[in-house]
Amino acid sequence: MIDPTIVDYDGMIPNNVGLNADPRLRRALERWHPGYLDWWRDRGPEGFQEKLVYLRTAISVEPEGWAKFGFVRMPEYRWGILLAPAIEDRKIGFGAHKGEPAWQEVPGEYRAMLRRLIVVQGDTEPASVEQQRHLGVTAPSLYDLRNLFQVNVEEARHLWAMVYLLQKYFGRDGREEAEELLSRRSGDRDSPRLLGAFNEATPDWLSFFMFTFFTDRDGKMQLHALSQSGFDPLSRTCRFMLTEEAHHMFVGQSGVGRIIERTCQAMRQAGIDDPNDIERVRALGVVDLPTMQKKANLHFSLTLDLFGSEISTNAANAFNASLKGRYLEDQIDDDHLLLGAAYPVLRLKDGHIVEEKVPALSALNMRLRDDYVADAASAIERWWNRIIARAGIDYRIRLPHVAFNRRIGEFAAIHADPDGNLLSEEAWQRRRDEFLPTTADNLFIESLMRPVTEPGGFASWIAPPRAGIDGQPGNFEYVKLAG
Ligand code: BYC
Ligand code: FE
Ligand code: FE
Repeated sequence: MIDPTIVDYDGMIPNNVGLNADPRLRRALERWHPGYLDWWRDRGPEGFQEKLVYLRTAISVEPEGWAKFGFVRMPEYRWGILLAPAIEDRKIGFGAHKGEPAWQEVPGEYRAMLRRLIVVQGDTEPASVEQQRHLGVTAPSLYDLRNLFQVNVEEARHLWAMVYLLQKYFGRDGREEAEELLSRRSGDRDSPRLLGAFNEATPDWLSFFMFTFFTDRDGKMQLHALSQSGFDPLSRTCRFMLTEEAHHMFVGQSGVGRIIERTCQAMRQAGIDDPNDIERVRALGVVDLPTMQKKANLHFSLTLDLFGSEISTNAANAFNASLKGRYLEDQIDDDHLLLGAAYPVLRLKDGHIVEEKVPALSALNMRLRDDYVADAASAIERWWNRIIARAGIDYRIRLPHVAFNRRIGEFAAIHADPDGNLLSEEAWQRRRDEFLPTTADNLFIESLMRPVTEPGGFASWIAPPRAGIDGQPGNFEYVKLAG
């Protein structure tokens, strides 16, 4: 019996899955490892590979003390395979297999569906590292530089988590999928990453923080849904990944929050009351609030596409098969089968957006998306709008309508403004620049992206954090750039 509370930290691959007792799996992972390191050096963070970075490494799966902090060179980071402790006698909580013991092996009839879910999840992890590859050279502080790298190494560990499942449970085709996870490239014409948003650029730090706020939050929701899975190894993997995900949420919400804080402060000092007085605000060397709204519009709408279509047989099948549940499935009070249930979904009917009740099983993507929107909206109020309100500035960041700027699902066919009013093609072309970042907006943001590398220093456009990482003081040297 493998004791999951004991992490084997001596071998090449730290793990609590008994790798030493499974030579076939260990060899498979060790064969995959060099290609992984090549990928990391080639497509991971540009520069800084030989620098010492103050990173946390997962060393336990206990809620307390699961991570240790220390200086490491990123290629030497200990990417481990860590599963949350098994729940004794865990039963499947939803779908056709509700009430049966959770599966410890792949259920043969669902093999292809399960592999697909794991591959899609796995593909997003290295994709985000690739997207963030160029950000290090323009970091606004050593604190932020370190947070970027922390997110990068943890997303790479999430890749390991999915590769472990593929190699351990899917034999030869699992190994092939594991190779392909290293060969697709974000934004590549011939071999792109699987999902749309993971082929977009992350050109600047505002984009990075918006991405971690909006897109990592999709990660949180999807991991929650998969942590309900009847396939126990997937459930346990995702449960542990969620502990790391919390930090990614924090980086995004606090990062944008600090930019907002700095802008509000500069506006107050200069006596500017009107947030829409963009030129005067920009002249202060800070990002105006309307541009932040546009960036939020972009990242939110790109992320909504990641939930798939409004009506989805894939989603219904995955739920019926007890492979992918709803957000907090185990806390929902219903039959967890949804056979006769209905769910309201926004759809396009005769050129209008209308709410329609559809079979709940076919609307599971929307159920998860609605939970996502609620989660994002409340975080915006708590983290961003509170800062603006406290500064006494009359402005609110808000989420655009779900029909705005979509490429997947019902609304891909139409144009809508952020309030959800339908626009003609001509009106969209004319007004697009009011809603989404323009070339001029992006050039302005780019002009602010000058690195600040002295310990304790911060770029003009972002406020310092309230507290250091791991209780470190404000002038802590999170990344040792010299030597
Ligand atoms: N782009 O039935 P439909 C994260 C495809 S983020 C391209 O509507 P389904 C992270 C779809 O594959 C979380 N293609 O959708 C964040 C299907 O193709 P096939 C990642 C798309 O399957 C930040 C067809 O359209 N994890 O962890 O119900 C940093 C019909 O689709 C897109 C997961 O997503 C798109 N946006 O739902 C790092 C969880 N959307 O099969 C990491 C696993 C749909 O007909 N994945 N298509 O060829 C899933 O649960 C599902 O695959 C999706 C799609 C929810 C993504
Ligand atoms: Fe991840
Ligand atoms: Fe993440």
